[in-house]
Amino acid sequence: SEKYWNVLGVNIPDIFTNDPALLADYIVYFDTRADDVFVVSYPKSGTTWVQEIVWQIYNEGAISSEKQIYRFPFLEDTACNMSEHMQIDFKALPSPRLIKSHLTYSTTPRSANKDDQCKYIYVARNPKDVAVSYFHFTEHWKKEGNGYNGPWEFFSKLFIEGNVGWNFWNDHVLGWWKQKDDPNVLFLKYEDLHKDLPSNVRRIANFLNKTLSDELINRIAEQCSFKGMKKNEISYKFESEEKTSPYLRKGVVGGWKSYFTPELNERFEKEVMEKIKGTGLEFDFEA
Ligand code: PPS
Repeated sequence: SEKYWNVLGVNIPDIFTNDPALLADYIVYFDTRADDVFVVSYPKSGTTWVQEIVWQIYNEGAISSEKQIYRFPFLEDTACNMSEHMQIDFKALPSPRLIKSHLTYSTTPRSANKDDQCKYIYVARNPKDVAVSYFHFTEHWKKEGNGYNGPWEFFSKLFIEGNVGWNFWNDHVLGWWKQKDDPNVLFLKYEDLHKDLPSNVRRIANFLNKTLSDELINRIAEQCSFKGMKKNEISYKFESEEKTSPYLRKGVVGGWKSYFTPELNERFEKEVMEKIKGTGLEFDFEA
């Protein structure tokens, strides 16, 4: 089964670093810059998707075959790695830095100075589809010797109990949901992007103070559709020889229905959905 470090209270897969204390320090002392843009999420919620939209907004709709992990590095995976994963020196990156993270609100780096805050785009997805997507993703970690290799029935329990990387879904999402009205936070939902991608590309561009023509908005939406991103799949693969990218699997809303038994659904409703009741946060569970 998967192995984690506890880094600032967050379960971080042990393949990301071999020095968890150093990683904790790196995160705590990370100096944000006012023009940094973080794309933050609980895993499997549409991170890669929103990252690509943000990258294209900053690059006039260009399509790059360079791996996304280099264009838009993943903080806790690449910050202090002394194992075989690559390492990125965030201090050496030119501005504006585009940074991916799955950290919780309280652990995500931010400036102590109120007038100097960078931007955070958070993306959330209905947790039933998240759980299924997460289960499939463990296949890829398995190859690195860290992956979970049991059945879905058991993985779904680990997910409900928060015994997976980045802990409980509900704590993560609610931590960020509480900050959704902060001027430097944009809270997005995967299902909304599905419903109307061009309007959401515009929303993201506005949030980033970028004025884009309608033509460019529509082109970015087209290029960042599931089909559009599949055309440039190489950019989202770990290894170029992989058949498909683990970040582009199905890309649908409602896939959970063929995985959830009535019993599992009941437990999920009681233990996961119950905790977001009354918070105003709601999700679509079908397209
Ligand atoms: S990760 O590992 O946490 O960064 O993964 P993340 O990118 O957050 O989530 C991967 C899921 O997002 C789907 N995806 C998309 N859906 C629709 N449109 C586009 N363009 C798109 N790009 C990625 C991807 O297929 C994963 O979901 P599942 O349900 O597994 O297909």
